[in-house]
Amino acid sequence: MPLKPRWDIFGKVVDNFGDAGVGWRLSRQLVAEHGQSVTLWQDDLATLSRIAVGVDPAREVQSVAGVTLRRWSEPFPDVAPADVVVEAFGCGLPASYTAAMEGASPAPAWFVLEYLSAEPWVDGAHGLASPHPQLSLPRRFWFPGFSAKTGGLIRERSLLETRDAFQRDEAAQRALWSGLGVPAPAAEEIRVTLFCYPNAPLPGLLDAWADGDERIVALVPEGIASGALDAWSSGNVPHRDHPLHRGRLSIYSIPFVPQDEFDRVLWSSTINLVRGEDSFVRAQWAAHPCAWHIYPQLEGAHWPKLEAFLDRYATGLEAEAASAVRGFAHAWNGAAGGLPIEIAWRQFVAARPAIDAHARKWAAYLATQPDLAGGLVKAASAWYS
Ligand code: TRH
Repeated sequence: MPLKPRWDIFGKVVDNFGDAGVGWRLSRQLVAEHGQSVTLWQDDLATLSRIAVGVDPAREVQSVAGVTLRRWSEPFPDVAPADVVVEAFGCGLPASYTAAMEGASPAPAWFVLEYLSAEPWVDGAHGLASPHPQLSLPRRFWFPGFSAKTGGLIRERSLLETRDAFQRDEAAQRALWSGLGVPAPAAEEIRVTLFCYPNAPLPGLLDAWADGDERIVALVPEGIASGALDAWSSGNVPHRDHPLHRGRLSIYSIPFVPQDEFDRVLWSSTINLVRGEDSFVRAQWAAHPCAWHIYPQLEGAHWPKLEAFLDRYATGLEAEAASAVRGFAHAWNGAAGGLPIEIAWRQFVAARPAIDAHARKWAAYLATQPDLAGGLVKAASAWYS
């Protein structure tokens, strides 16, 4: 293994932002903290440019944050394979590239980075061989996860210290809000980041917020839940500098911001309603109450994933708060037989002090688990020894 190994990370955007977001976050960390030489091959630079500073969607090759970023298009250029190859989320690799891998000696360390799941079977599947159906090249699974037997979660080296410093720094938080066109939080207000899929039961939740006892400020990234907001507000959708006020609720539209700034939004909100994979993990690092709007899959494959996460998360949480967390997650995801969202919300808010304390412990627990980039670096080096 060379002193400064070369990595090729491949990613395709299936939809939304997570596919690009995870590859970008991992690439940056491998460069910044592990001194690796990383090329990220990404097919959709326009999507990436919405959450990454300095990415020009028009350029074929560029260097951003020390990462060589290349548009992945066909025909694929003739490049020598890297020492370590990461195939994110089953995106496959270009045929010419795998042919070059077959000719390389030794063959590159090849990892398939899988989707995140808290299900127990992941403990046994992480690190196993993942034989390619046609190629004889060795390949291994890398499963992100929540236990020591998995590949862990992406966690930058000083993430928790940086978070804590920011959460103590009122001036920095005021600057964050003012940059987003949102007033600084008032005393007793509940500030909610709302990043969900279009199928969320928003009308009921927005009604509950507008008619409830607490003052709620909801921050909605531009374009998110726009159909539901449009219907609920009778066409009076909030947009930049034009919040929507109804009853105890104010809704602010905020721009999409780069990943590091999005972290700061999560760190500074009271409650984070997040989705997908990466924002869900970042909300857990934020150490505030959060709820996961899970990506709905065919044949309900997402339900066991949601339950597996809730089982892990609720461990050590007192019964009433655990039931509030579970009840809100079910209602928010539209589970059959779930509580009406307004009731689930009230229970969630009532249990907030306990959930708040637990969220901090949960983040601290996760920080004792493997960090994904560091684990990959070790596994790549072991592959060659
Ligand atoms: O956008 P997502 O729903 O993405 C994914 C993909 O849809 C994927 O195909 C699917 O399988 C997966 O979900 C489950 O949610 P996610 O994963 O949270 O990705 C959002 C990314 O966008 C994440 O990296 C955080 C980032 N982001 C910002 O950096 N700034 C912002 O302002 C916002 C709103 C998000």
